[in-house]
Amino acid sequence: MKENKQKTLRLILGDQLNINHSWFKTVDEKVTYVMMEIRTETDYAQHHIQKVIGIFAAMQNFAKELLQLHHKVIYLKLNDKNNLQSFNENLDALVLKNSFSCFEYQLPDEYRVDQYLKEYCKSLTITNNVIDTEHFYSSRSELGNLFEGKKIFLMETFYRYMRKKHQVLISDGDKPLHGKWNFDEDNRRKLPKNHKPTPPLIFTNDFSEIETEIKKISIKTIGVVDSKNFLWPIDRNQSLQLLDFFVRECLPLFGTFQDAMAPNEWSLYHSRLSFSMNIKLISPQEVVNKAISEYEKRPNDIEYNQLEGFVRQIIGWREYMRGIYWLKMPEYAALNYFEHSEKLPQWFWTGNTKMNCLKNAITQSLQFAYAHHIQRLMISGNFALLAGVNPNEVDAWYLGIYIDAFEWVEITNTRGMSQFADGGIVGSKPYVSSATYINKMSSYCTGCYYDKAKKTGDKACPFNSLYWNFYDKHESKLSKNPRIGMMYNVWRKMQPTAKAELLEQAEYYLKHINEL
Ligand code: FAD
Ligand code: DLZ
Ligand code: SF4
Repeated sequence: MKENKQKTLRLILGDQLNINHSWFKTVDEKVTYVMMEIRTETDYAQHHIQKVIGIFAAMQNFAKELLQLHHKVIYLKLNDKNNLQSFNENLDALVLKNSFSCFEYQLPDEYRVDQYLKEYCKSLTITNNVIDTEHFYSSRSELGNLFEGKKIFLMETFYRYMRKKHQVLISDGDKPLHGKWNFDEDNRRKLPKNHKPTPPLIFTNDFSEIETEIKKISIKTIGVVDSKNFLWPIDRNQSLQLLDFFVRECLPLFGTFQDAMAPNEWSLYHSRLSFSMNIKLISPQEVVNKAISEYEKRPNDIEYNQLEGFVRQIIGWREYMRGIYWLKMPEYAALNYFEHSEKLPQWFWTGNTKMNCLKNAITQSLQFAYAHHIQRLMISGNFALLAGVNPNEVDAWYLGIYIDAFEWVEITNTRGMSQFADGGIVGSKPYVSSATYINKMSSYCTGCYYDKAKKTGDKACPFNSLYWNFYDKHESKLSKNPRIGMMYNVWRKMQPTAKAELLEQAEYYLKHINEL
């Protein structure tokens, strides 16, 4: 047993459940860990009920695991009479009561909490320290250092740097395995008509007690839950089971159907590992290594493009988004390139719309606290951007509704990639589309109230006119973008009457947005 000199209090946040952290390697008599379920965290956004239950359940299990390893743990439940419902008040009370002479915490992933704890430490008269979470491949400042002095932050540049640095899918020291860095052109097909995807692995944890506590004190949440059969992994063991399931059943078709969408298929071949990874039950390294070892074991079942596509999401996109976040916060949270100011349509909270694609994407989000990337980007995000919704509203919705939503990865995806509110830091052009793309990648349009082929008139698909309206409205900001110049050539060549009809149709839809 290693002895710490000072009586130390260590804070573990709800998304810092990394049992392999060096903090836990030795048991120290003088160290006490504290975890707290508090109102400041349940209320800073209106979270999905499954997100709150999932985090509390995982926190409670983590505390039990630490106790089993003989660490000292103070766990403040939501309804604990000693719980003062904020980090600083609980910490102050504990320091005073137990005469701690040192306070330590791990680097928070969120700017808000990072600032808060820095400020808190300034107010302390006892020693304090902060330590890395030992979770990510890259440090907070690594992306910023790589792109120092540059105006463009290409994900592909960062991705190649990461692959080389960590020797992932590399041959001869710095060459990409199989001769190319990116195999995306082999991926992204529509789901064939009679193709039945493997049903997702779901868990049946009973957390009805946590639900009762949340309801008792009227925490405002969104969505629904079957808390007797809570389907998300809530500990390391279940997260590893989900990882096993993913590499066995889903990885062979991951890339192929990465962008596909189908009614009533809520996760297809996606891993659903983001929640486990974001609260650090499992590390990105172990996810990447497991996928690579499965590929090596089953070369006849798993093509390289499936593996590369998956590895890129984690070592590339996930780390890239975090790097941009720490480089650009806090200014990033106020960016609004298009000066959009509309409200989100009411049906974003109910799924009650006649647009089949949005009905599916929103209803499943309320039901499962999950939608896969293309649903988030090209259905709900696409619509919000075409409708000119204020990015603050869009951010609040995404931060609340998804079980994996934490600001460092939510805001860069939403405000950046999806809403182009950063003017092109994360993406080189706005992700908008008409019904053509949605119909190409999904079967939502079949059976929709609206007609995907109609641009104007009765039952014309709203995406079609809103799409041209968006380009028309933002011509001064977008027409010089080399990736969209082509669209403006098409728009300029269109007959003036056709253009006027499209704009009129869009205006009508925008006026009646809550009835769509
Ligand atoms: P898979 O498709 O199986 O991908 C594997 C892993 O790659 C994911 O678990 C995730 O860790 C990582 N990944 C993939 N794409 C991205 C990306 N664009 N950015 C960062 N990591 C990525 N992801 C979150 O974790 N939290 C969020 O709050 C979040 N908000 C988003 C909001 C919008 C508008 C968009 C377009 C995307 C958002 N994403 C977010 C990224 C992505 O949609 C999710 O990571 C993914 O859908 C999670 O499901 P999965 O684990 O099944 O992913
Ligand atoms: C999201 C969340 C929620 C809903 N509740 C808590 C909580 O009660 N206690 C806690 O420590 N963490 C919670 N979290 C996660 C924190 O918001 C998270 O630690 C920050 O977002 C920092 O990334
Ligand atoms: Fe969505 Fe339009 Fe297709 Fe309906 S027709 S599903 S609204 S894209």
